[in-house]
Amino acid sequence: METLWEYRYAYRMKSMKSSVIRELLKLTQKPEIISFAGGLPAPKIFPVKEFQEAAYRALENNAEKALQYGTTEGYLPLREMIAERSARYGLKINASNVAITSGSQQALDLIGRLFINRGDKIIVENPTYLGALQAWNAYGADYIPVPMDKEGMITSELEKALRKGAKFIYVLPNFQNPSGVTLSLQRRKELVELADRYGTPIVEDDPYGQIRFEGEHLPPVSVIDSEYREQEGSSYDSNVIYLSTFSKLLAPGIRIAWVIGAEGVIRKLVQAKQGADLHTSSFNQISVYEISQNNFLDKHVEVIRATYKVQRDAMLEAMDEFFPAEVKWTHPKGGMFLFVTLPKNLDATELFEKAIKKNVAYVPGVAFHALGGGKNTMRLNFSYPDSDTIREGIARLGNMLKEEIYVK
Ligand code: PMP
Ligand code: G9A
Repeated sequence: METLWEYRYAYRMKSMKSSVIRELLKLTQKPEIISFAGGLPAPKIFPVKEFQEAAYRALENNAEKALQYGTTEGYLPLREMIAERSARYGLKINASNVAITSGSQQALDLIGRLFINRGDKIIVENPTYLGALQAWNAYGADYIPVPMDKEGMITSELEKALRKGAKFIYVLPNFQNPSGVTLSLQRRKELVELADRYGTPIVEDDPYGQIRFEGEHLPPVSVIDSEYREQEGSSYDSNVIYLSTFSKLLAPGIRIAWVIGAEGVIRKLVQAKQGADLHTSSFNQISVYEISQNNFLDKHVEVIRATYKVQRDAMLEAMDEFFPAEVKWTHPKGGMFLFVTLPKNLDATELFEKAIKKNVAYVPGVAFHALGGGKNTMRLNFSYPDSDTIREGIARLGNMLKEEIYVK
C-alpha cells in the first residue's frame, strides 16, 4: 500500500539512483558466484588479532574517550599521526589540516554539501568513481567528463573542459577506480598548471596510493600543487583537498578515513559534518590509532601489496589465456581493479545476466561514465577472490565472451 510519504520526496531524490556496486554486493554474496564486482579487500589478510589487541587497549587505557562523544574533527592523536605520515609524501601539514570522516564516502558527500549548487559543473575523469557521482548527484551536480589514456586524464582535453568553467576537478591519480590507470608525473604537473591557470581547485581521491606493486611512488597532486605555487612556511594553503582512507589499509568495516585541506576548508567541512553525524566513532578511531603503533601500518601494507600483486598477476595471466584477442584490458601497477574493453558491438550490461548464469560477476562499465557511454566496458576486481578462484572466474568469463564473439 502507498504511504503518505510517496509524494513527499525532495527534488534531490529525482537524481538519486541506487549504486550499482551496492546492489551487486547483495547479489554476489551468494557463495556459488565468483565476484569480480565489489571493491572488497581480501578478508584473509584482515589484521584480526591486531584489531582484537588494539580494541582491548582502547578500552583498557582509554575507555573514557573511546566510549564517549568526541570532537567532530576527530581524535587528535590520530590526526597528528596522519599529519606525520603525510609528511613522508611531502605534504606539509599539521593536525588542523586533517579531519576524520566516516569513510571517504562521507568526505565526498560533505564536499558536495560544501561546494555544489544545483547545476554546478564538476570535471571528472571518464570513467570515474561511481560513489562520487552518487554523492554529488544528490546536490544536482553536472559533469564534464575528460577522457583518459594509459597515462590518466588527457590534459589537452582537460583544458577544453576547463574553458567551460567548473567548480572543481575530481581526480584519482593512483590505480584509479575503475580503470586501474595511474596519472603520470608529467600529467600531474600539467593538471596542476592548468588548474592554476584556470583558477579551478582539485579534489584528489587517493585510497590506493600505498598499494603499489611495482614502479616508483609518484608525488600526490597536492604536493605538486604546493611546489608549483611555491607555498612557503608550514601552513597548508593548498587548492587541493586530499582524501584517503583506512578502508584499504586496514579494513573498510571500521569506516575511518581522512580529509586534508586548508584550515578554512576543514573548518567548513567540520560544520557540515556536525549536522551529518556529530563525529566518527570514537572507539573505532582510537582502535585505529592503537593498531597503528609500532610501525604496524607499514608492515601490513607490505602484506597487502604482496597479496594483491599475486592476485593481479593471476588475473592478467588468466586473461591472456582465456580472453579472446578482440578484448583489451589495462595493466594496473597497484590497487584493486582493472578495466576491460570489449568489441564495440558488445554490451557489458546485457551480458551481465549471462555471466551470472555462469556464476561470475563484474561491474558493467556504464556505471562509471558520468554522462553515459562505456557500454562495452567492465570493471574487474582482483583483491577479493584468491588466485585459483580468479583463474576459474576468468575462464568462465572468457568462455562467455568467446561464445558472444565467435559463435553468434
Ligand atoms: N573513493 C574511491 C576512489 C574508492 O574506491 C572508495 C572505495 N571503493 C571510496 C572513495 C570510499 O571508501 P571508504 O568510504 O570505504 O573510505
Ligand atoms: O562496497 C562499496 O560500495 C565500496 C566499494 C566501492 C567499489 O567497488 O568501487
